[in-house]
Amino acid sequence: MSILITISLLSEKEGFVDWGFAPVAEIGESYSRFSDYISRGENADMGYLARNMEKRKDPSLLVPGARSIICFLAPYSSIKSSVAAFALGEDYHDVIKDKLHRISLHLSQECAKHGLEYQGRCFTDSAPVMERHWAAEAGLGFIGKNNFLISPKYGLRTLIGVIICNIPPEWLGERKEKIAEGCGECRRCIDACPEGALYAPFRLDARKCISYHTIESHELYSARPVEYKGQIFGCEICLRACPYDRESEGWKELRTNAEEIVSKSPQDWQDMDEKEFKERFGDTPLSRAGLDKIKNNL
Ligand code: B12
Ligand code: SF4
Ligand code: SF4
Repeated sequence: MSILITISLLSEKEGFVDWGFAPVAEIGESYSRFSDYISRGENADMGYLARNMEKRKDPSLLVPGARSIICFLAPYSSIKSSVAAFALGEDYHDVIKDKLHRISLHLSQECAKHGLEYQGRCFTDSAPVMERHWAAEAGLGFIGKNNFLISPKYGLRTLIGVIICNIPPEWLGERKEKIAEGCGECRRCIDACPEGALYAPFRLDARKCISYHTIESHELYSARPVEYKGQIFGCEICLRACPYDRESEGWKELRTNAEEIVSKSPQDWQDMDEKEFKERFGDTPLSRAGLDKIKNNL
C-alpha cells in the first residue's frame, strides 16, 4: 500500500473532510504580511506571535529533515450562541491532535516498510506554524479577505491540523492544485465587522477584535475597549457574513456542550462557581479564558 493511499484512508477514518500537502519551503509573501502585521502592533498583547519568527518562516527548523507539510481540515458546527461554535464541545486542540497522532503513528509504520526512519510532529493552533498559509499551499482553499482559509467545497467552518514530517513529497502522490482567490468584488466581511477590526482586505487589527478581547486578552476590563455584541467567547460575525459559510454539523466531539450553552442565561454564568465551571468546562476551550474572564465578558 502506498503512503498516499494510507493518508487518504486515515484522513477519512478520522473524519477530516479534506487533506493535502505541500513541500517544505521558506515562506515568502505570507511571511512578509505576517511580519508587517507584527510591526504595526496588530497582534495586541499576543507576544507569542512575535517570538520564533524564524521557525514561522522556515518550518524545517521545527522538524529536522522536514520535507512535507500535510494539512487536514476538521469540520465544526454552525450552531449560533454567545460562544463561538468551535468552542461548544471538547477542546479542539486535544481532539485534532489525538487524530493527527494516530495518523502519524501509521505513517511511521508505513515509512519503516520503505526504509525511512519517520520524523514528524503534529500541530494545531499552538505553535509558530502559519497554518492558513500552508493549508492554502496544500490546495485546501483560498485566503479570504476576512483572513479565513476558505474551502469552496467545505466552507469556513474548518479548523486546520498539520503534520510536518520527513516524508518526501513525491511519495505523497500528486499535489492538489492551488485554489484561485474567490472573493472577487465582495466585501461583506469587512462591512460587517462591528468594530472595524477587519479594516481592509486581509488586514485584521486584533486590538479591535471581539474574538481577541473575549478569548485571548487576559485583562479583566472595568471599561470595555470594544462592544462585544452579546458575545462572551469568540466572534463569528465576519464568518457568518461570508457567502461561503454554510450549515454544518461538524464533529460531535466539538459540540458536546452546545445544548447547555445555548440555554444558559447571563445570570446562569454569573451564578456559576469555579468548582462547577471546572467540572462542566474544564476540558473545553472555555477554560483557556477561565470563569472570571467569562463573567467579565457578560
Ligand atoms: C492568533 C490567532 C488568532 C487571533 C489573531 C488573528 C489575526 N488575524 O490577527 C484572534 C484571537 C483574533 C483569532 C481569531 C479567530 N481565529 Co484564530 N488563530 C490565531 C493563530 C494562532 C495565529 C494566526 C496568525 O498568525 N494571525 C496573524 C495573521 C496576520 O496571520 P494569518 O491569519 O495566518 O494570515 C496569514 C495568511 O492568511 C496569509 N495571507 C493573508 N492574506 C493573504 C492574501 C494573499 C493574497 C496571500 C497570498 C496570503 C495571505 O498571510 C497572513 C499573514 O501571514 C492561528 C493558528 C496558526 N498557528 O496559524 C489561529 C486560526 C487562524 N484561528 C482560527 C479561528 C477558527 C479563529 C476564529 C474564527 C475564532 C472565533 N470564532 O472567534 C477567529 C477569526 C478571526 C479572523 N477573521 O481571522 C483558525 C482558522 C481556520 C480557518 N479555516 O481559517 C486557525 C487557523 C486555528 C486552527 N488551527 O484552525 N485568531
Ligand atoms: S472576529 Fe468579529 S471583531 Fe474580529 S474581525 Fe471578525 S467580525 Fe471583526
Ligand atoms: S465575505 Fe466576501 S470578501 Fe469576505 S471572505 Fe467571504 S467572499 Fe471574501
